[in-house]
Amino acid sequence: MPRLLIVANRLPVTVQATETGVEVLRSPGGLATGLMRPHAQSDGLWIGWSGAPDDLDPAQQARLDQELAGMRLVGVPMSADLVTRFYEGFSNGVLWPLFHYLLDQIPLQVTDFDGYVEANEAFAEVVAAHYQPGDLIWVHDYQLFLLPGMLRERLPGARIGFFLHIPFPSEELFRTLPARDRLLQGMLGADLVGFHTPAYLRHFALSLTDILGHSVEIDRVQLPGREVRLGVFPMGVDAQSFADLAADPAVEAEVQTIRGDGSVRILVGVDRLDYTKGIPRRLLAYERMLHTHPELREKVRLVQVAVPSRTNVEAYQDFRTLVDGLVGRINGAFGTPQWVPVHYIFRALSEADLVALYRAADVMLVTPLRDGMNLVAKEFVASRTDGDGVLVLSEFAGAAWELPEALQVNPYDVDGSAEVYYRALAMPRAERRARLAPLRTRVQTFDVHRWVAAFLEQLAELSPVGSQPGLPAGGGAARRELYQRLMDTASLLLLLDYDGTLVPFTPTPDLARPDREVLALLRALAARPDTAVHLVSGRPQNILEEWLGDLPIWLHAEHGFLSRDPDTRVWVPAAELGGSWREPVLAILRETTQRTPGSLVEVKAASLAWHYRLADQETGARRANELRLHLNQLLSNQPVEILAGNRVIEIRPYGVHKGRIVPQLSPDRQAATAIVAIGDDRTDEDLFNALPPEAITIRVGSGTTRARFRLDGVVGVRQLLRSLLESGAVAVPEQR
Ligand code: ADQ
Repeated sequence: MPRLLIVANRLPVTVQATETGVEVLRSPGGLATGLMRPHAQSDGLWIGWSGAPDDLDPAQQARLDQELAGMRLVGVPMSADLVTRFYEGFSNGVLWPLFHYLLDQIPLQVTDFDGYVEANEAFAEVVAAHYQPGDLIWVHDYQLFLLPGMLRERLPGARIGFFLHIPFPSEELFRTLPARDRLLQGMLGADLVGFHTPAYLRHFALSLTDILGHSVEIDRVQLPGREVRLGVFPMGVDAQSFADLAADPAVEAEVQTIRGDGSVRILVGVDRLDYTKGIPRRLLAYERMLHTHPELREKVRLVQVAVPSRTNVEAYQDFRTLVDGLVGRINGAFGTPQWVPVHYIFRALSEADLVALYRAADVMLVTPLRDGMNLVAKEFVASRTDGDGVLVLSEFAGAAWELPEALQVNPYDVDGSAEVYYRALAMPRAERRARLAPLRTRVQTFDVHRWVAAFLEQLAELSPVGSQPGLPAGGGAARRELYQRLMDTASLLLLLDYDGTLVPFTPTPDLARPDREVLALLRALAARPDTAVHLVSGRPQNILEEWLGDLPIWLHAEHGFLSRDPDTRVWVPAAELGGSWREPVLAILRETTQRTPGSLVEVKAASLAWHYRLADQETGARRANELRLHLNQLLSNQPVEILAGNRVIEIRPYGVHKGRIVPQLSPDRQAATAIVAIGDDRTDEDLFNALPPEAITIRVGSGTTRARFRLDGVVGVRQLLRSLLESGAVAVPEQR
């Protein structure tokens, strides 16, 4: 297994300065538990902020570093001021509320982004200093959105994964962030970006489309020369260890103490004291239930445990006051000398005490306003080895889509929640058991170890940029042979794709005009003795003519349907144009365009295309489906094919593909001529397929290919082409 570098804001320890040095204690948590095994087994490192005070003296600092090193932890140094700006300011003051849809918690003016950049840079420095080729880097959470991008710059070939533990909000909301572009670009430095739920992935994908103009397929984004995978990995808990604790006799005894004689039913809430967790509305709903069902008074009790959290952030201080006030109000209004309606515990409990509470609960209330996943819900389920207990779960927790058998509530609906709590208390035993059983199976099966394994397996399978696993043997020999061929052959036939090969992709196709450098390069190649340059593109004739028409090179438009030779400069179609199908199809496409704002029809010589890149995503996808069904029926007897591309439906005559230019390539060329074909997408594979086996085929970027070699991106392509102009300096690409 490759070595794993875990990078998270915090190291899984707490550090305290003592008179003699420092004390470093492990702080357990779901993430630390899950990652412990791969951390140990891969000989890996965990990189993060230790939380140590920044005024340690040199001896204490040395002692801290030594202790951390012994646990294979690496501290990222941060001053108190940086922590304030990065952690309290931007991460928890802006990103946290925004990503949880709580805009009212955001300051009027965002000022701490520079601290966020600085801290991410500090992480990047430390990670890069410890990185060894072959390592897997796994970056965690919203504090480090920029880090994957910063690492990609420093370590272009590294395999980097990123997992977001909180929701990714709807793109409408995400767009409000001034730093939105940079945050997205930072995440795209990773090879694999993971989320808890499909909805978060969808929101992210839509943000990439709307904000950066990237085209996103279901689970991947193509960038120039690189592919980023997107995945859904719902995090689980260490179910076995919760079950083991539940079986502990000391825990059993504690459960009996909490339950007493069983005459008072118990509702339980366990949360960090955070305004996302829905505690005030939960209290209000409980209060409401006591109003509307007075028979429950003295018969129920709510035990609310809230662990102090982010106490330096102002919003959390105000929030604490609010919760204290509500608890006081309910106890004041309903309490009797024998009965306290809300039992409020404001501190962290040990895992054993938590499990005892989970076991003692008749009803577990997990009612966040928004939560990435919520592990408390799963911990409760894992602890209920007795098969009993009711889980009330907010529909806005990520866990809700995995745990549909729970009683779901809308936490904003206080009156409705009160009735759901009541229903939970009244639920017959048979229903309680029937609902819990499938929850238990799921929580046990998809535990935290499975989560870690799923993410790391996918990350490890991805090929590092610029190479591919499973290289055929003799890679070095083949490279040398290629080098020799390019050095020895005076005569060259170059077949070059345009978009993504010679120029990078742009948000809209009309922005991808050739720059001066590429024009000069093509001109120089055309002037090279015994060299023919063919540009083979899917673009229409008029664009190629406008952008590249002055160059003395062959142009092939519409995947080779129309070609222009450099001497006559006349465009010649490869087959007869037109066809009776065009008129009715064009009418249908125009009508669909009218009904779909943001879509457009492209009329090419051979084919027709309907583009919906700028249309609203859902409407576009629905119309595209309707259109395909309709056209399939209409064109079933016609010599055309319907292709669904990246936000485009194209209708074209059979047999129009880049490979069809091959038979026309200078039939009298000498056998010694080296054919070099370079391209980056599926349409270029048609060309590679049609070429003789000795041709030098080069795929740009990742993805499966039948090409023999691979280059990273446009920069690499240009470098190779330049080197063909300088004899003796061929920059040979990697063998694939
Ligand atoms: P959190 O917001 O911290 O995590 P959660 O998933 O509920 O939320 O995890 C809280 C953890 O703290 C649980 O393991 C729980 O046992 C523990 N805990 C809570 N109250 C406690 C108390 N009083 N004493 C001791 N322990 C207590 C973020 C996201 C979540 C996401 C996780 C994991 O906000 O949505 O589920 O990361 O990805």
